[in-house]
Amino acid sequence: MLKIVRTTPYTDQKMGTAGIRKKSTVVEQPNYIENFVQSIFNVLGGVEGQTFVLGGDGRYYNKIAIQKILKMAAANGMKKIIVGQNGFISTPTSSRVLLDNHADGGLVLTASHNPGGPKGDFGIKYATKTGGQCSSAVSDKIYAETKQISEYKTLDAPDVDLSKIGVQKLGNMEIEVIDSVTPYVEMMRGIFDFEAIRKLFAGGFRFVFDAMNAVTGPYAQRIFEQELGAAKGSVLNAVPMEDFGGLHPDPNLIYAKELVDIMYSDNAPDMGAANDGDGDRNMILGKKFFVTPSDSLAILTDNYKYIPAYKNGIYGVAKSAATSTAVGRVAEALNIGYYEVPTGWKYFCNLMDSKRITFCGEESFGTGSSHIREKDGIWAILFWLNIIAATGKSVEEITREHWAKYGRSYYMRNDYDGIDVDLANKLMADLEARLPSLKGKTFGQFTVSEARPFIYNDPVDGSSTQNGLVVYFTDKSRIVYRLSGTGTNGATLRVYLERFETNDFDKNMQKFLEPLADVSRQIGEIVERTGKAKADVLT
Ligand code: VG1
Ligand code: CO
Repeated sequence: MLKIVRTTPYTDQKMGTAGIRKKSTVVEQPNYIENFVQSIFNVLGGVEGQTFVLGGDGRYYNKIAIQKILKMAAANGMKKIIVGQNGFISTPTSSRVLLDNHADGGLVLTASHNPGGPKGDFGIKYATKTGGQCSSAVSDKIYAETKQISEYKTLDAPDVDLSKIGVQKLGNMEIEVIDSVTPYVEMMRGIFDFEAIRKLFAGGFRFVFDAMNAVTGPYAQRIFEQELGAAKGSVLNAVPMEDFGGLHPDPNLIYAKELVDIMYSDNAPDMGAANDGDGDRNMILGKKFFVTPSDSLAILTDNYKYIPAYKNGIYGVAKSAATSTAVGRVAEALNIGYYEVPTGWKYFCNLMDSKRITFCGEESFGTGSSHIREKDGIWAILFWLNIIAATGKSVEEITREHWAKYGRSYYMRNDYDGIDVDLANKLMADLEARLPSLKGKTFGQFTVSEARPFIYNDPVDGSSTQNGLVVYFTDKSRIVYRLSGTGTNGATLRVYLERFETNDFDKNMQKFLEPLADVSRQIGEIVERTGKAKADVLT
């Protein structure tokens, strides 16, 4: 039975870098999810007759939110919803299923790499029919709607059983429960040389993948173990859990500790990898060897010809401004287009749709290509495996050859967490005002050549976005400052540090970047303003 429910608006439903991301306790408030979802439907002018894709990374509240959304969709006259079995779908798969089915939109229930559970975080990413997350113009409209919404539509109906694959009805709406792993596997098979990777594993190549108890476990077992023949048990933490078993599903050297310990042990496998909560991020490790995401993007781009789907050539490549400049050198050598965009995957989408780029990536462990409109964790890992299979070289050899050819960008991100929001905004505003005065100034061994806000003018839709502040130095070093758009605890100041080196590739990363980190604190007045002598998290 159709029900119209009166509601009062929340004022905090503005989307950040990737959808809304909140504490679980926030989304559990009455009508919180309902207000947000109805606001999306309203901004679309209603969803009557439309088809959506729905699913999440399995975290706490996934099940509850899915039932709410199914009932609301039916009540709003949606024609069909395609849902992952048991409500699971990875972000990359959602994008693929959306495109394959010419769906009108998609909702992925995830807070990505943030912890899950009653005390963790929850979130929603909203994708349009392009397969990518909506533009800022659209999210602004949705935000405005959330501030004035007064009612939503739902159905008085029992919960839907999402465990069985197949088609069922809820009111007049069709619900198709799919095995979301299969379309993803088929897509990967169409891109990479599975036969070559199978031979690699058959030849004894040892591999370990950490799913961190999040959504990619079933995908990884099927692809790496069943399809490609990696040893049984190569996939760790493969069963998705509501609280990720207490893990923080952020694939980096700090949070993927179990994997890092294995890869830095004396009996380390040949390659290690991990994904984040919703499967769009990746970390790549060799034996006692870490590949920075910025280098990974550069290396994949330089080796595109080993991959069947790209061997006939690629369009350009793009990176977020905060990402190191390593891929820029590759783009120049390959003579392909090169773009720098704000942080957030949505900025790559116009470039892919208009065939300006094939590959793109961010320093935050995200790489991807135009096969979908989201970053793709398993794709990046298969890309590495395919290069290794084709060249017979190790992760470390491939990376070292890259540095020898192009030089090395030593690169790290420093995060200052849990800062008061007003204080953080003022720090950034004051720094922006000081930027012009920095030019020509010397800080220790570093002299500023240029300092300016990062402004991106989208070549496709003409929109202009400012995101972060960049300080360039005469020795090709760079510092980028920006505030996180995905945090749920005060503000996070992210400071990205980069130094370029053409000879010595064995410097200690942190030690080499420390003088620049000091300069970043000085220029940003970070210590005085935040009371923090050092960053909280280094990645
Ligand atoms: C962070 C990363 C950014 C990434 C975003 C979403 O955003 O820095 O590169 O696109 O998370 O990632 P921010 O604003 O906190 O720096 V995820 O894996 O949602 O899907
Ligand atoms: Co993610």
